[in-house]
Amino acid sequence: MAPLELPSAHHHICNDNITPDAPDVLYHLGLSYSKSNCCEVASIFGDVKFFVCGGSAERMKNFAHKIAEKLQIETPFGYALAPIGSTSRYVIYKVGPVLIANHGMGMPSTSILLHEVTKLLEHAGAQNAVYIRMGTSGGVGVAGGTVVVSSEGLNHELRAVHQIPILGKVHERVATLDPAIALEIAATCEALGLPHTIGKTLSCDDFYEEQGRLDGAICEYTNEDKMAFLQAAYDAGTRNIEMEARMFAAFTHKLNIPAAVVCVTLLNRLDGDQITQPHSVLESYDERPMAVLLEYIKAKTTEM
Ligand code: R2B
Ligand code: URA
Repeated sequence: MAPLELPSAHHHICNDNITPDAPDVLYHLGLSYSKSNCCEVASIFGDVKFFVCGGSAERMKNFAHKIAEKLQIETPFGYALAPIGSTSRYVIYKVGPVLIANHGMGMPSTSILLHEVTKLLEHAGAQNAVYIRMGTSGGVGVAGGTVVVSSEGLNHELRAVHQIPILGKVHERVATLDPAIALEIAATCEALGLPHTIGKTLSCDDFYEEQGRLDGAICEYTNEDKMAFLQAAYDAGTRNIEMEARMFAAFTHKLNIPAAVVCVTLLNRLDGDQITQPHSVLESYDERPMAVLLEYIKAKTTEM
């Protein structure tokens, strides 16, 4: 009998412990890989060309349906689009060449998803998938509804590095994103007539104090302190604030994964802190990164 054909060399992971021979439990996805299911994993995920993630499970489900419509991918008769694996932590959908998942809020949750999805794609032999995070953010000096395409993710010192404490030592990783993809996505925004900009994204581990809001349950600074920081962030090229871009950029940059972060701003933080727009307005803002990525992915998959 011919030997099993195992997936190709590891291009997008940096860990000698992960080999085609070693079983691997992707615990939070509720999926596992082993030599005995490697062909199945390859046949389900081997053709993935885009991995699109965002915070909310609801939004990502919605995006999965929209991408199926846009790429005219039909589910077999009698089947609805359904998530893969366990849904207790993340929901994952596969629609043609697009893998879609929610990452929850914040960098720890996003990091776990990226590790497990990246190993899954490696086990499947998927090559050169582009990773895109789409989400919401607070604008800095830009109006609500603006689509900000991130050039890099910044830390609290407004530096594009992501620090990770590993075994008692702090490791620093560069947190930049692919400039060519950012330009292409900005051009897609332009073609759709959506307000947009390419800019730096400040990523925080909190929505309230770390983002300098005055309306958390704790606030030990003044409005002047807040405005001075936001102005300094603006002057350094920051155009929005959210909770994942820096980690996402550092991870993908480390593994040479082409990547982009596309977030709509819900408000301009120079004008306030509370998200007070009516639901219908927020919903229309939420649709903007989706609309851009639907066009972008459609154009790219047509090119393939
Ligand atoms: C944007 O929105 C969420 C907080 O409201 C968080 O996930 C983020 O980055
Ligand atoms: N998400 C954030 O993290 N901050 C905002 O201001 C809005 C959305």
